[in-house]
Amino acid sequence: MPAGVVPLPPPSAEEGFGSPRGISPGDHDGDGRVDLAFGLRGLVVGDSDLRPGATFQSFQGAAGFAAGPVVISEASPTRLASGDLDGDGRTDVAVAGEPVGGGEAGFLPPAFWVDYQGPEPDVRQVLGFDSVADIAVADANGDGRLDLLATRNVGGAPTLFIYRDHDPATGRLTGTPVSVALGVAGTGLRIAAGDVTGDGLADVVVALGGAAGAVLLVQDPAADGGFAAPVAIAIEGASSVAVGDLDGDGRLDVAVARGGAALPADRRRIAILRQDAGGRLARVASDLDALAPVVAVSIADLNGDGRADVLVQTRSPNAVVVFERR
Ligand SMILES: [Ca+2]
Ligand SMILES: [Ca+2]
Ligand SMILES: [Ca+2]
Ligand SMILES: [Ca+2]
Repeated sequence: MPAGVVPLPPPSAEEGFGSPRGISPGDHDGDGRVDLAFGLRGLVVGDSDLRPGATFQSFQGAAGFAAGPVVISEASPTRLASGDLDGDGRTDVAVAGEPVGGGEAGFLPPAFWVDYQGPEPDVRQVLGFDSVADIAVADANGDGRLDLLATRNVGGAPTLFIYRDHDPATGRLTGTPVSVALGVAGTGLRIAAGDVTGDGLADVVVALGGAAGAVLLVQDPAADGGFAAPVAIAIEGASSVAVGDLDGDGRLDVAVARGGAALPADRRRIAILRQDAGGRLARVASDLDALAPVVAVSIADLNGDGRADVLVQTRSPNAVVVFERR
């Protein structure tokens, strides 16, 4: 059973907030407690009044989450990722936006960007293109600096982009990615990154969306930033993935949300795969049940007890359901 629920703002035509689109935990204000960034998509109000939705941060204090989340961007977000991308010690937020309305509506950058948090707040760097499927933060090339990963269908070919070059003066990403053709078919392309094989190099887990499963891209130490051929993870309806050490053995494990539209009866389930001592992923016997339709899954130590928790963003209700490890 879930240990707790963090409510998110409900859909509101007046505010222009629609259904939830993504969460990212991180200590965004540097007080040592994990906060949440999340997105609510836009709404069409009436015949043609487009409301863009918004990206929020909700800060956790000593008494729990503050009642009022803070809007950090009035643009319809799809996915979020957190990490100190410029190496200044402050946790930054990467946001993938989506075009809403198009044409002369014009208020939404169909791109993705990084909000660098720091002494100069809201330093925003627009990195890329539209139609980003997902983003993730990890040290992809093992140089000790966090990098930004993004997935996108390029002419129907699922492709992973890795922004791993940092400006020497500012630490910010240079905006020039390397690209990796995934060689798999998929529409969802939600990703999580981390060393799930125990060799010290970050790997990438990709949920393919629809009724398909997921694949594991194991980083090939012989290829600079390259990956071995995808390995199938047989979890039908994999719609969102997260990486974190869920059992405290120092090895990263994987959580897979089963939210595929082809699996209506399974929309609430989160499968857990533990990394064993040999660096292999093995699914645990029972899934978690989020008790509501799942939008996204994430892993973070939300309650600060030193153990990673599973966070599940749900819709109906808009909320983050928390499974604490005991
Ligand atoms: Ca905090
Ligand atoms: Ca930073
Ligand atoms: Ca790096
Ligand atoms: Ca583990």
